[in-house]
Amino acid sequence: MWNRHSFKAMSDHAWDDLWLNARIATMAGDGWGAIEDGVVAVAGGRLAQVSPRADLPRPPAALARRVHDARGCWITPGLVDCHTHLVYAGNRAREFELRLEGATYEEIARAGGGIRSTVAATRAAGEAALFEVSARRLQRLMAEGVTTVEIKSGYGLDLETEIKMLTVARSLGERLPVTVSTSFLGAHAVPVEFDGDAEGYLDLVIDTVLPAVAEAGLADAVDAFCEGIGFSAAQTDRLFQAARRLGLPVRLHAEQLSDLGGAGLAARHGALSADHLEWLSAEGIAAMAAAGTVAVLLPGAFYFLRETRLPPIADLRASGVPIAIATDCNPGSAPVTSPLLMLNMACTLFRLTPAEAVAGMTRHAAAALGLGASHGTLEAGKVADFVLWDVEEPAELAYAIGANPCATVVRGGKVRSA
Ligand code: DI6
Ligand code: FE
Repeated sequence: MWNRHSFKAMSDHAWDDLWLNARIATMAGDGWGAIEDGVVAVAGGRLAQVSPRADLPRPPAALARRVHDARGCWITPGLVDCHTHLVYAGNRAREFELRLEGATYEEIARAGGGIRSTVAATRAAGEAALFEVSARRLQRLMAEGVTTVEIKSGYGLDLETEIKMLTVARSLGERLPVTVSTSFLGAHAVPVEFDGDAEGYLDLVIDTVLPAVAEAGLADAVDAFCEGIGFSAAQTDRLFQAARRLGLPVRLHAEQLSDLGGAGLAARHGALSADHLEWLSAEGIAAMAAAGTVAVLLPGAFYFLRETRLPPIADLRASGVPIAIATDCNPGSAPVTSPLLMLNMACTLFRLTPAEAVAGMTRHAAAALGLGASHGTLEAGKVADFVLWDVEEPAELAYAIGANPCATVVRGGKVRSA
Protein backbone atom coordinates (compact mmCIF):
# COMPACT_ATOMS: atom_id res chain seq x y z
CA MET A 1 0.00 0.00 0.00
CA TRP A 2 1.35 3.43 -0.91
CA ASN A 3 0.59 5.39 2.20
CA ARG A 4 2.10 8.45 3.83
CA HIS A 5 4.25 6.30 6.09
CA SER A 6 6.06 4.35 3.39
CA PHE A 7 6.53 7.49 1.33
CA LYS A 8 8.27 9.16 4.29
CA ALA A 9 10.55 6.19 4.87
CA MET A 10 11.67 6.18 1.24
CA SER A 11 12.23 9.88 0.82
CA ASP A 12 13.75 10.65 4.23
CA HIS A 13 15.94 7.52 4.48
CA ALA A 14 15.15 4.82 6.99
CA TRP A 15 18.70 4.87 8.43
CA ASP A 16 21.12 7.54 9.63
CA ASP A 17 24.31 5.68 8.70
CA LEU A 18 25.26 2.70 6.61
CA TRP A 19 28.72 1.11 6.71
CA LEU A 20 29.66 -0.88 3.60
CA ASN A 21 32.59 -3.02 2.57
CA ALA A 22 33.11 -4.53 6.01
CA ARG A 23 33.92 -7.93 7.35
CA ILE A 24 31.98 -8.36 10.53
CA ALA A 25 32.61 -10.42 13.65
CA THR A 26 29.17 -10.12 15.23
CA MET A 27 30.22 -12.22 18.27
CA ALA A 28 26.61 -13.44 18.43
CA GLY A 29 26.52 -17.15 19.25
CA ASP A 30 29.69 -19.24 19.43
CA GLY A 31 32.81 -18.19 17.53
CA TRP A 32 33.18 -15.02 15.51
CA GLY A 33 29.72 -15.00 13.91
CA ALA A 34 31.55 -13.83 10.79
CA ILE A 35 29.89 -12.05 7.86
CA GLU A 36 31.97 -11.48 4.72
CA ASP A 37 31.06 -8.43 2.60
CA GLY A 38 28.85 -7.20 5.42
CA VAL A 39 26.94 -4.03 6.16
CA VAL A 40 26.11 -2.28 9.42
CA ALA A 41 23.12 0.07 9.45
CA VAL A 42 22.46 2.52 12.27
CA ALA A 43 19.27 4.39 13.15
CA GLY A 44 18.76 6.46 16.29
CA GLY A 45 22.02 5.25 17.81
CA ARG A 46 20.98 1.59 17.53
CA LEU A 47 21.92 -1.13 15.08
CA ALA A 48 19.17 -1.36 12.47
CA GLN A 49 20.64 -4.15 10.34
CA VAL A 50 23.82 -6.25 10.43
CA SER A 51 23.92 -8.54 7.42
CA PRO A 52 25.57 -9.51 4.14
CA ARG A 53 25.41 -6.67 1.62
CA ALA A 54 23.25 -8.87 -0.59
CA ASP A 55 20.44 -8.51 1.97
CA LEU A 56 20.13 -4.75 1.44
CA PRO A 57 16.64 -4.07 0.06
CA ARG A 58 17.64 -1.03 -2.04
CA PRO A 59 20.78 0.81 -3.15
CA PRO A 60 22.73 2.23 -0.17
CA ALA A 61 22.12 5.90 -1.02
CA ALA A 62 18.38 5.30 -0.92
CA LEU A 63 18.60 3.69 2.50
CA ALA A 64 20.83 5.91 4.64
CA ARG A 65 21.57 9.57 4.99
CA ARG A 66 25.30 8.89 5.26
CA VAL A 67 27.10 5.99 3.58
CA HIS A 68 30.58 5.04 4.85
CA ASP A 69 33.27 2.83 3.34
CA ALA A 70 34.73 0.46 5.94
CA ARG A 71 37.61 -0.26 3.50
CA GLY A 72 37.54 -4.00 4.17
CA CYS A 73 38.22 -3.55 7.88
CA TRP A 74 36.96 -6.12 10.35
CA ILE A 75 34.19 -4.73 12.57
CA THR A 76 33.66 -6.07 16.09
CA PRO A 77 31.42 -4.91 18.91
CA GLY A 78 32.99 -2.12 20.98
CA LEU A 79 35.25 -3.62 23.63
CA VAL A 80 33.80 -3.90 27.12
CA ASP A 81 36.36 -3.77 29.94
CA CYS A 82 34.23 -5.22 32.72
CA HIS A 83 36.68 -5.05 35.67
CA THR A 84 38.82 -2.00 36.42
CA HIS A 85 39.95 0.05 39.40
CA LEU A 86 41.09 2.89 37.16
CA VAL A 87 40.14 5.78 39.47
CA TYR A 88 43.06 6.12 41.90
CA ALA A 89 45.93 8.46 42.73
CA GLY A 90 49.64 7.71 43.04
CA ASN A 91 51.41 4.56 41.90
CA ARG A 92 53.07 1.52 43.44
CA ALA A 93 56.29 1.24 41.46
CA ARG A 94 58.26 0.98 44.74
CA GLU A 95 56.24 -2.12 45.67
CA PHE A 96 57.02 -3.59 42.29
CA GLU A 97 60.70 -3.21 43.16
CA LEU A 98 60.14 -4.81 46.59
CA ARG A 99 58.37 -7.75 44.98
CA LEU A 100 61.28 -8.18 42.58
CA GLU A 101 63.53 -8.37 45.65
CA GLY A 102 61.40 -11.24 46.98
CA ALA A 103 58.52 -9.71 49.00
CA THR A 104 55.09 -11.12 48.16
CA TYR A 105 51.93 -9.16 47.38
CA GLU A 106 50.35 -10.43 50.60
CA GLU A 107 53.40 -9.56 52.75
CA ILE A 108 53.37 -6.01 51.43
CA ALA A 109 49.63 -5.72 52.14
CA ARG A 110 50.01 -7.10 55.67
CA ALA A 111 52.86 -4.63 56.35
CA GLY A 112 50.48 -1.73 55.64
CA GLY A 113 51.45 -1.14 52.01
CA GLY A 114 49.44 -2.42 49.08
CA ILE A 115 45.87 -1.19 48.84
CA ARG A 116 46.33 1.01 51.94
CA SER A 117 49.06 3.05 50.28
CA THR A 118 46.78 3.78 47.32
CA VAL A 119 44.01 4.66 49.79
CA ALA A 120 46.26 7.30 51.37
CA ALA A 121 47.08 8.83 47.97
CA THR A 122 43.46 8.74 46.81
CA ARG A 123 42.15 10.34 50.02
CA ALA A 124 44.70 13.13 49.60
CA ALA A 125 43.87 13.86 45.94
CA GLY A 126 41.39 16.58 45.00
CA GLU A 127 38.45 15.58 42.83
CA ALA A 128 39.73 17.48 39.76
CA ALA A 129 43.20 15.93 40.01
CA LEU A 130 41.70 12.48 40.47
CA PHE A 131 39.57 13.02 37.39
CA GLU A 132 42.61 14.04 35.31
CA VAL A 133 44.83 11.06 36.13
CA SER A 134 41.90 8.67 35.73
CA ALA A 135 40.83 10.19 32.40
CA ARG A 136 44.35 9.63 31.05
CA ARG A 137 44.13 5.92 31.86
CA LEU A 138 40.63 5.66 30.45
CA GLN A 139 41.72 7.34 27.21
CA ARG A 140 44.35 4.62 26.76
CA LEU A 141 41.64 1.97 27.06
CA MET A 142 39.46 3.90 24.60
CA ALA A 143 42.31 4.20 22.10
CA GLU A 144 42.24 0.38 21.85
CA GLY A 145 38.52 0.21 21.18
CA VAL A 146 36.86 0.27 24.60
CA THR A 147 33.33 1.72 24.47
CA THR A 148 32.08 0.46 27.85
CA VAL A 149 34.09 0.27 31.06
CA GLU A 150 33.35 -0.82 34.60
CA ILE A 151 35.00 1.26 37.33
CA LYS A 152 35.19 0.29 41.00
CA SER A 153 35.59 2.38 44.12
CA GLY A 154 37.58 0.85 46.97
CA TYR A 155 40.55 3.17 47.44
CA GLY A 156 38.59 5.51 49.70
CA LEU A 157 37.32 3.19 52.43
CA ASP A 158 35.56 6.12 54.06
CA LEU A 159 32.30 7.83 53.16
CA GLU A 160 33.80 10.95 51.66
CA THR A 161 36.44 9.30 49.47
CA GLU A 162 34.24 6.43 48.26
CA ILE A 163 31.72 9.07 47.14
CA LYS A 164 34.52 11.09 45.55
CA MET A 165 35.78 8.08 43.56
CA LEU A 166 32.31 7.13 42.31
CA THR A 167 31.52 10.76 41.45
CA VAL A 168 34.71 10.87 39.36
CA ALA A 169 33.74 7.58 37.69
CA ARG A 170 30.29 8.94 36.82
CA SER A 171 31.74 12.17 35.44
CA LEU A 172 34.21 10.24 33.28
CA GLY A 173 31.15 8.68 31.63
CA GLU A 174 29.52 12.09 31.21
CA ARG A 175 32.55 13.96 29.89
CA LEU A 176 34.18 11.27 27.73
CA PRO A 177 32.46 9.34 24.92
CA VAL A 178 32.36 6.03 26.80
CA THR A 179 29.74 4.18 28.85
CA VAL A 180 30.71 3.78 32.50
CA SER A 181 29.25 1.15 34.85
CA THR A 182 30.22 1.60 38.50
CA SER A 183 30.76 -0.90 41.31
CA PHE A 184 30.92 0.04 44.99
CA LEU A 185 33.94 -1.79 46.45
CA GLY A 186 33.91 -0.39 49.99
CA ALA A 187 34.83 -3.91 51.19
CA HIS A 188 38.19 -3.90 49.39
CA ALA A 189 40.45 -3.73 52.47
CA VAL A 190 40.23 -2.72 56.13
CA PRO A 191 41.41 0.89 56.42
CA VAL A 192 44.15 1.82 58.90
CA GLU A 193 41.73 3.53 61.32
CA PHE A 194 39.89 0.19 61.73
CA ASP A 195 43.07 -1.91 62.06
CA GLY A 196 42.16 -5.29 63.57
CA ASP A 197 38.43 -4.52 63.44
CA ALA A 198 37.14 -5.76 60.10
CA GLU A 199 33.64 -6.23 61.58
CA GLY A 200 33.56 -2.64 62.81
CA TYR A 201 34.60 -1.37 59.38
CA LEU A 202 32.00 -3.59 57.71
CA ASP A 203 29.34 -2.07 59.98
CA LEU A 204 30.32 1.37 58.68
CA VAL A 205 30.15 0.11 55.09
CA ILE A 206 26.75 -1.55 55.54
CA ASP A 207 25.07 1.01 57.80
CA THR A 208 26.46 4.26 56.38
CA VAL A 209 28.51 4.20 53.18
CA LEU A 210 26.53 1.72 51.08
CA PRO A 211 23.14 3.36 51.80
CA ALA A 212 24.56 6.81 50.95
CA VAL A 213 26.11 5.56 47.73
CA ALA A 214 22.88 3.81 46.74
CA GLU A 215 20.77 6.85 47.62
CA ALA A 216 22.98 9.05 45.41
CA GLY A 217 22.63 6.57 42.53
CA LEU A 218 26.41 6.23 42.35
CA ALA A 219 26.65 2.41 42.20
CA ASP A 220 25.39 0.02 39.54
CA ALA A 221 26.61 -2.99 41.55
CA VAL A 222 28.36 -3.98 44.78
CA ASP A 223 31.72 -5.78 44.85
CA ALA A 224 34.01 -7.10 47.62
CA PHE A 225 37.45 -8.66 48.02
CA CYS A 226 36.83 -12.09 49.59
CA GLU A 227 40.33 -13.15 50.67
CA GLY A 228 42.58 -13.70 53.69
CA ILE A 229 43.87 -10.12 53.30
CA GLY A 230 40.34 -8.89 52.54
CA PHE A 231 37.00 -10.11 53.91
CA SER A 232 35.77 -13.57 54.93
CA ALA A 233 32.93 -15.40 53.21
CA ALA A 234 30.66 -14.68 56.21
CA GLN A 235 31.47 -10.96 56.03
CA THR A 236 30.92 -10.94 52.27
CA ASP A 237 27.56 -12.65 52.80
CA ARG A 238 26.51 -9.91 55.25
CA LEU A 239 27.45 -7.20 52.73
CA PHE A 240 25.65 -8.95 49.87
CA GLN A 241 22.46 -9.28 51.90
CA ALA A 242 22.55 -5.52 52.45
CA ALA A 243 23.22 -4.88 48.76
CA ARG A 244 20.31 -7.00 47.70
CA ARG A 245 17.98 -5.31 50.18
CA LEU A 246 18.85 -2.10 48.30
CA GLY A 247 18.15 -3.80 44.96
CA LEU A 248 21.78 -3.72 43.81
CA PRO A 249 23.34 -6.67 41.95
CA VAL A 250 26.59 -8.11 43.29
CA ARG A 251 29.93 -9.29 41.91
CA LEU A 252 32.98 -10.60 43.77
CA HIS A 253 36.78 -10.77 43.76
CA ALA A 254 36.93 -14.46 44.59
CA GLU A 255 39.53 -17.21 44.82
CA GLN A 256 42.40 -14.97 43.67
CA LEU A 257 45.01 -16.05 46.22
CA SER A 258 43.18 -18.84 48.09
CA ASP A 259 39.86 -20.72 48.10
CA LEU A 260 37.41 -19.24 50.60
CA GLY A 261 34.36 -20.46 48.67
CA GLY A 262 33.60 -16.92 47.53
CA ALA A 263 32.47 -17.78 44.01
CA GLY A 264 29.87 -20.24 45.28
CA LEU A 265 28.63 -17.67 47.79
CA ALA A 266 28.43 -15.01 45.08
CA ALA A 267 26.54 -17.36 42.78
CA ARG A 268 24.03 -18.10 45.54
CA HIS A 269 23.39 -14.35 45.65
CA GLY A 270 22.77 -14.40 41.88
CA ALA A 271 26.04 -12.53 41.24
CA LEU A 272 26.62 -11.04 37.81
CA SER A 273 30.23 -12.20 37.97
CA ALA A 274 32.95 -13.78 40.07
CA ASP A 275 36.40 -12.50 39.18
CA HIS A 276 40.05 -13.78 39.26
CA LEU A 277 39.22 -17.44 40.20
CA GLU A 278 42.71 -19.00 40.10
CA TRP A 279 41.74 -21.12 43.15
CA LEU A 280 38.16 -21.84 42.07
CA SER A 281 36.86 -25.29 43.17
CA ALA A 282 34.59 -27.73 41.36
CA GLU A 283 31.74 -26.72 43.72
CA GLY A 284 32.33 -23.08 42.82
CA ILE A 285 32.12 -23.88 39.11
CA ALA A 286 28.88 -25.83 39.57
CA ALA A 287 27.31 -23.00 41.56
CA MET A 288 28.33 -20.43 38.93
CA ALA A 289 26.99 -22.58 36.10
CA ALA A 290 23.66 -23.00 37.90
CA ALA A 291 23.32 -19.26 38.57
CA GLY A 292 24.57 -18.03 35.17
CA THR A 293 27.37 -16.10 36.90
CA VAL A 294 30.09 -14.94 34.48
CA ALA A 295 33.72 -15.93 35.22
CA VAL A 296 35.85 -12.80 34.75
CA LEU A 297 39.48 -13.80 34.22
CA LEU A 298 42.25 -11.24 34.68
CA PRO A 299 45.43 -12.40 32.93
CA GLY A 300 47.22 -9.10 33.63
CA ALA A 301 47.05 -9.64 37.41
CA PHE A 302 48.05 -13.29 36.99
CA TYR A 303 51.06 -12.17 34.96
CA PHE A 304 52.08 -9.19 37.05
CA LEU A 305 51.93 -11.11 40.35
CA ARG A 306 53.76 -13.97 38.61
CA GLU A 307 51.07 -16.43 39.69
CA THR A 308 51.52 -20.05 38.65
CA ARG A 309 48.13 -21.56 39.44
CA LEU A 310 45.84 -21.25 36.43
CA PRO A 311 42.09 -20.69 36.70
CA PRO A 312 40.26 -23.95 35.83
CA ILE A 313 39.59 -22.94 32.21
CA ALA A 314 38.77 -26.37 30.80
CA ASP A 315 36.27 -27.08 33.58
CA LEU A 316 34.63 -23.65 33.22
CA ARG A 317 34.30 -24.27 29.50
CA ALA A 318 32.94 -27.80 29.98
CA SER A 319 30.37 -26.49 32.48
CA GLY A 320 29.23 -23.76 30.12
CA VAL A 321 30.23 -20.89 32.42
CA PRO A 322 30.65 -17.76 30.25
CA ILE A 323 34.24 -16.46 30.42
CA ALA A 324 35.00 -12.72 30.30
CA ILE A 325 38.43 -11.08 30.09
CA ALA A 326 39.30 -7.68 31.59
CA THR A 327 42.30 -5.48 32.38
CA ASP A 328 41.80 -5.19 36.19
CA CYS A 329 43.53 -1.80 35.65
CA ASN A 330 44.85 -1.00 39.16
CA PRO A 331 48.12 0.24 40.67
CA GLY A 332 49.00 -2.89 42.69
CA SER A 333 48.36 -6.10 40.82
CA ALA A 334 47.69 -4.97 37.24
CA PRO A 335 48.99 -1.56 36.10
CA VAL A 336 47.42 -2.34 32.74
CA THR A 337 45.81 0.01 30.23
CA SER A 338 45.98 -2.28 27.18
CA PRO A 339 42.87 -4.40 26.60
CA LEU A 340 44.46 -5.86 23.45
CA LEU A 341 47.42 -7.14 25.47
CA MET A 342 44.89 -8.86 27.76
CA LEU A 343 43.42 -10.63 24.73
CA ASN A 344 46.90 -11.85 23.90
CA MET A 345 47.58 -12.99 27.48
CA ALA A 346 44.18 -14.71 27.68
CA CYS A 347 45.42 -16.87 24.81
CA THR A 348 49.10 -17.32 25.71
CA LEU A 349 48.67 -17.72 29.49
CA PHE A 350 45.14 -19.14 29.77
CA ARG A 351 44.96 -20.96 26.41
CA LEU A 352 41.71 -19.35 25.27
CA THR A 353 41.17 -19.27 21.53
CA PRO A 354 41.28 -15.76 20.01
CA ALA A 355 37.52 -15.98 19.38
CA GLU A 356 36.93 -16.91 23.04
CA ALA A 357 39.15 -14.02 24.15
CA VAL A 358 37.30 -11.48 22.00
CA ALA A 359 33.93 -12.88 23.15
CA GLY A 360 35.32 -12.41 26.65
CA MET A 361 35.80 -8.70 26.05
CA THR A 362 32.51 -8.17 24.20
CA ARG A 363 29.56 -10.51 24.65
CA HIS A 364 30.41 -12.09 28.01
CA ALA A 365 31.84 -8.86 29.43
CA ALA A 366 28.55 -7.10 28.66
CA ALA A 367 26.72 -9.93 30.45
CA ALA A 368 29.04 -9.50 33.44
CA LEU A 369 27.76 -5.91 33.69
CA GLY A 370 24.12 -6.87 33.26
CA LEU A 371 24.20 -5.20 29.84
CA GLY A 372 23.86 -8.33 27.73
CA ALA A 373 20.51 -7.28 26.25
CA SER A 374 21.86 -4.00 24.85
CA HIS A 375 25.63 -4.39 24.36
CA GLY A 376 28.34 -6.89 23.52
CA THR A 377 27.26 -8.24 20.12
CA LEU A 378 26.40 -6.77 16.73
CA GLU A 379 22.71 -7.56 16.35
CA ALA A 380 19.79 -5.42 15.25
CA GLY A 381 18.27 -3.51 18.16
CA LYS A 382 21.44 -3.25 20.23
CA VAL A 383 23.34 -0.03 20.90
CA ALA A 384 25.52 0.89 17.90
CA ASP A 385 28.92 0.58 19.61
CA PHE A 386 31.48 -0.94 17.25
CA VAL A 387 35.11 -0.81 16.18
CA LEU A 388 36.74 -0.95 12.74
CA TRP A 389 40.05 -2.81 12.93
CA ASP A 390 42.71 -2.61 10.28
CA VAL A 391 43.43 -6.36 10.27
CA GLU A 392 43.26 -9.20 7.76
CA GLU A 393 41.65 -11.61 10.20
CA PRO A 394 40.04 -11.08 13.60
CA ALA A 395 42.48 -13.41 15.40
CA GLU A 396 45.08 -10.64 14.90
CA LEU A 397 43.41 -8.76 17.76
CA ALA A 398 44.77 -11.37 20.16
CA TYR A 399 47.91 -12.23 18.19
CA ALA A 400 49.93 -9.04 17.92
CA ILE A 401 51.67 -7.51 20.94
CA GLY A 402 52.04 -3.74 21.01
CA ALA A 403 50.23 -3.13 17.72
CA ASN A 404 47.06 -1.11 17.87
CA PRO A 405 45.03 -1.75 14.70
CA CYS A 406 42.03 0.25 15.99
CA ALA A 407 41.08 2.41 12.99
CA THR A 408 37.68 3.89 13.87
CA VAL A 409 35.41 3.68 16.90
CA VAL A 410 31.66 4.21 16.57
CA ARG A 411 29.81 4.81 19.81
CA GLY A 412 26.04 5.19 19.93
CA GLY A 413 26.15 5.36 16.13
CA LYS A 414 28.58 8.31 16.01
CA VAL A 415 32.22 8.20 14.95
CA ARG A 416 34.33 8.93 18.01
CA SER A 417 37.28 11.17 17.29
CA ALA A 418 40.64 10.13 18.72
N1 DI6 B 1 42.41 -7.76 43.71
C1 DI6 B 1 43.19 -7.16 42.84
O1 DI6 B 1 43.85 -7.71 42.01
C2 DI6 B 1 43.08 -5.71 43.01
N2 DI6 B 1 42.09 -5.64 44.03
C3 DI6 B 1 41.77 -6.84 44.41
O2 DI6 B 1 40.95 -7.06 45.29
C4 DI6 B 1 44.38 -5.14 43.44
C5 DI6 B 1 44.23 -3.89 44.22
C6 DI6 B 1 45.56 -3.31 44.63
O3 DI6 B 1 46.55 -4.01 44.89
O4 DI6 B 1 45.61 -2.07 44.70
FE1 FE C 1 40.29 -6.24 40.78
